[in-house]
Amino acid sequence: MQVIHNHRHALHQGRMEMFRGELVPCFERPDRVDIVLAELQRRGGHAIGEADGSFDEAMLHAVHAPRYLEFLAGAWDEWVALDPGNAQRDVLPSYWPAPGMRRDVVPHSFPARVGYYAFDAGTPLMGGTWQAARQGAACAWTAALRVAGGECAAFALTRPPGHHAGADFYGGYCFLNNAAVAAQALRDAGAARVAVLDVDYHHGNGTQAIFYERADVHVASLHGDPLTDYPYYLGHADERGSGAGLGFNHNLPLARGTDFDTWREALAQALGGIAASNAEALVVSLGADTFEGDPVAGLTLVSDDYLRIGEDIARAGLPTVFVFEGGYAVDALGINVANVLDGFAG
Ligand code: SP5
Ligand code: ZN
Repeated sequence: MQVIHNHRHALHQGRMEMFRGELVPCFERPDRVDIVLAELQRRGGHAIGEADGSFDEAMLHAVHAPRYLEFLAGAWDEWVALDPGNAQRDVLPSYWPAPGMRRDVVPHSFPARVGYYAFDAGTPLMGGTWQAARQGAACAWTAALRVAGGECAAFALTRPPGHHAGADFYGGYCFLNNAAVAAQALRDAGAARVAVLDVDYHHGNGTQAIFYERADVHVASLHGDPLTDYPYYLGHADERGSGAGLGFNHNLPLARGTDFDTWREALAQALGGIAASNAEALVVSLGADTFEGDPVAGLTLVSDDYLRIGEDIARAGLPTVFVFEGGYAVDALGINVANVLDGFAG
């Protein structure tokens, strides 16, 4: 398979995230991508390259708000300008606008603006975040171009992940929505309808929000029930899209500890909805945090299950862009992700 590797991913390297009242080392680490790359190289048969240098930031503007992109691009310099000592610390929010407070006025204060755009305190931003995330979006765009150009599949191997990032917000370790960039790129290249299938353990709230009112991008997500699992405030089954997009959002929340057979039935339902949407191309938000022992999730899949996932997705018969999302049990991550791709390739 065509693999588009983000060679700048390690520029983003968070130190600590807020977790249950204390700062703990980040789960979303650079070795996540390194171990996947090493496993793909070990198995062979993949064409591994980098994003096309012709990536244009207009592609980011098709998915994200201008002032949000401006904020992300300049955030680190603003942070260090507050206090040179800040260079030793990552940016995390301390303040958020509560319901009833103003969102129509963007504060001038940098710490206030951080909480305006960030929705959790688990997503540190640092000096290399913008470059790493921008290059990741370029990888997703390049993978989509390859598929639009006739490849039957491509894989954007990148971090930070993307599916929690919306048009103007970040969180869940995500800054730019790589899957949304890929879906939009497929639309721009001529696919009348595109589907996004999100198999990460967590609900892809950012992807859902970006396409919620659109009929041309059908979004289906299998995830831990938001009643008990991050991102908590979105991802219920009754969220079906709105306006022109009504009927084009499909959430399949699952209880913690759901077994693989039941999870796989939900995958079949999601794929049934995708078939009914007449999508001409597919983007898969490929998280492997459904694995047993993942430190931030609640399922018990084993490595062989990922072969079945790849096989099931291949049966949709659609040109497919895989985009890497979560997965934090790092030792098995390379095997699990490579198994999906091998299962898909047959
Ligand atoms: C892309 C992605 O997978 N982002 C996930 C972000 C999750 N961050 C919060 C995790 C909170 C986990 N709480 C339960 C832990 C039980 N050990
Ligand atoms: Zn996840």
